[in-house]
Formats: sequence, structure tokens, C-alpha cells
Amino acid sequence: MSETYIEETTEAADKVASRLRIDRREFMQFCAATATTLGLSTGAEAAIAKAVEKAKRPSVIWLHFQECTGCSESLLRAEHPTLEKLILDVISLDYHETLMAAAGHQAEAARKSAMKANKGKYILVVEGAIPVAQGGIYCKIGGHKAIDLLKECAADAAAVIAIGSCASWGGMPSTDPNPTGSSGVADVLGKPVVTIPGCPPNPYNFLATAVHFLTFGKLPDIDALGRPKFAYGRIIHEHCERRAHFDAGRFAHEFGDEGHRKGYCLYKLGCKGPETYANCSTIGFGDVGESNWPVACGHPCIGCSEKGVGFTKPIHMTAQLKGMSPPASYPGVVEQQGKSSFASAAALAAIAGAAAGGAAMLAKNLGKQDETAAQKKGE
Ligand code: FSX
Ligand code: SF4
Ligand code: F3S
Repeated sequence: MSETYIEETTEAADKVASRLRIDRREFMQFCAATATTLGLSTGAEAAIAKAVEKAKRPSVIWLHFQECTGCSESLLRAEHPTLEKLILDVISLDYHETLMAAAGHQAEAARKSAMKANKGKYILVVEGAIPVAQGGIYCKIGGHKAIDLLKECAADAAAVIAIGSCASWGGMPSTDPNPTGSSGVADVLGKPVVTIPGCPPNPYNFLATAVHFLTFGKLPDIDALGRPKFAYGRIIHEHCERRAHFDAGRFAHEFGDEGHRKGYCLYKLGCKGPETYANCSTIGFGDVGESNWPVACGHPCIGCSEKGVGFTKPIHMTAQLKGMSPPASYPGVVEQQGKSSFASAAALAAIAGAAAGGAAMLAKNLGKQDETAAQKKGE
């Protein structure tokens, strides 16, 4: 990095820091964390700092439908005032029903004028599911049905972002029998949109998406479900701090039992980490340091961000294992000596034949656990 580049970055960071009345170091930490969240290479934080300093804040129209406002709450918690300041600095939040001072006709006028002034350029953020049953009569705002309001606002938007599981695929309100026909934004609009699922989603995933738009003039790469790959490219289980226990076959079997108190893997309590794509295990929540996410707090992941898992599968049903890779490249954390069960022998044979990969190692571990339980009972 050249000296001029460093000077320019420092100057940009100083400007933003004084604009937001925060510490420059705090701002640069944010830029570095965002660059890391986005999976960008070293030096990208400088580009982000400059973009935040220079770019005209994109106008954001934020709609609320069937939801609990947890998505907005998670973005604006008092625990992370820096995040709140940055969000409101990075975007120009021109319409947001729960945050704006205006009400009634004034609020409607604010929405219309922001849409007109930024036609084709504003970002539409949708929080909450859209009820489509019986012509969409179950949710109305300012006299408009949610379904109509969504279509009207989406027509002239530069990009549409569905924040939270409700807007992404129906989420909690779409739970069977779904009497109001709660649906996700993409289904209602009939075209793909960027989705940031989670109930609530991690605020940094939204902010990193907005910063990407600001820095590179486009939204980040997404997968087939519209999820930014930087955040939803891998399953939670791959980076879980309890993963070593899973690999070694050490599980909690009941809340409060010895395994639970020792921090063992929560798979047998129904953890959906092995079938949920999200970065909860790597970035955590709440800006209070590491290990602040459901599994670290002792509760199995319920797969709140994954369609077909969260609010669909019973919480204590064991997860379907996806993308399992055997820990063949490193030794087991605690290998039992001597006895081997039929399951572990079969699994080892399968590994030797390189046939069943992760599933085989899993069978070995689950077999070992059962064997340990049997030994304890003196069988
Ligand atoms: Fe709530 Fe948002 Fe859940 Fe839904 O988050 S936290 S019910 S995803 O739309 O407000
Ligand atoms: Fe972590 Fe859950 Fe995977 Fe166990 S099953 S390692 S608790 S994500
Ligand atoms: Fe949700 Fe599981 Fe993350 S419950 S917040 S996807 S750990």
C-alpha cells in the first residue's frame, strides 16, 4: 500500500469519524470487520472507508409486513451504538414505519416523494412476510394491501432486499397451516431478490450487503435462494466451536446433563447446525465478543434462517447431515482405545474404501457414543 493511499484512507476515516462522532480506530475496525465478513482480501478496508466517506447514501424505502420488527431491532440495538450510527450513515432511511417521526398522510407523502426523487435508484428493503390468501386482505398499511404496496414499491427500485426469514421465504408466519398465505418477497414478485434470512438475521450481514453496494456499485454474489454467498455459503456446523465434540462423539443428551454442562455437541438435542447455511458460528451476535450465538449459549440451533428447517421441523428432531466431510486429515480429539463396536468397525472399513466419507465417520462416532452409554450402564 503506498503512502498516499494510506494518507487518503486516514483522511477519509477521520472525516467519517468526526461526522459520526466516533473514534477513527472504531471506524477502521468496522471497515476491517466488514471486509472480513464479505471475505475480501487485505486492503479492502481502505476501499470501504473511502466509499463510506465519499458515496452518496442510497435512499432506502423499508416496508414492514407480517413480522415482529426483530430485524430492525437487531440492527438498532442500543448495545451497538456504532453499528446504529453507521447504518444510518451508510444508507438514507427515507421511509421506515417504526422509526420515522411522520405518521398517517405525512408518512405516505414521505414514501411517495422518496420514490419519485430516487426513481430507479432506491433500495427497497422488505421486512416481514406478505399474506396472499383471499386477495391479500390480512395486512394493510396506509389503506394499501401489503401485496399491492410491495409491487408498487418494487417497480422502481434499483434492488430489492428481503431481510429476515419472514420476507425471505415466509418464516414464522408461514408455519403450517398458514391461514393468511404468508409468502416471501420473491414468490410474490415472481423474480429473484437478495434474501438475508434469519429470525432475526445478523445485522452485519445486512450492513455488509449495503456496504458492498456502496463500495462496488452492485450487490454481492448470491446463491440460488438469493442469499449473499459471503454469509450463507457454508453450513453452521463447519465452523461450530462444539464441532470437535461432534467429531469425537461427545454429545449432550438432555438439557443440564453432564455433557450439556461440559459444552458437548448439541446434535442429539436437535441442533440444526448441520443443515443450516449461515455464518452465526463465525461472526456471533450483539458485539459482546466471541461465542455469543445460540449454540454457544447452550441451545441447539433451530435453523431459523433455513427454509424447510426453521419453524418447520420440530426443535428436538435431529438434523439431516449435509456436506459432511470426515475429519480424516487430523486425529480424533479423544480416541477410545481397545474395544471397537460393529458400527465403528464398519465405518472404518468404509473409510478405508473411501466410500461413504463423512457419513461413515459419523456412523463411527454415533456408534462410539452408544457404546460409551452401554459401558456406563454396565452392559
Ligand atoms: Fe421478527 Fe423480522 Fe423474525 Fe421475521 O426478523 S425476528 S419474525 S424473521 O421479519 O421481525
Ligand atoms: Fe455445533 Fe450443532 Fe454441529 Fe454440534 S451439531 S457441532 S452443536 S453445529
Ligand atoms: Fe438461527 Fe441457528 Fe443462527 S437458530 S441465529 S441459524 S445459530
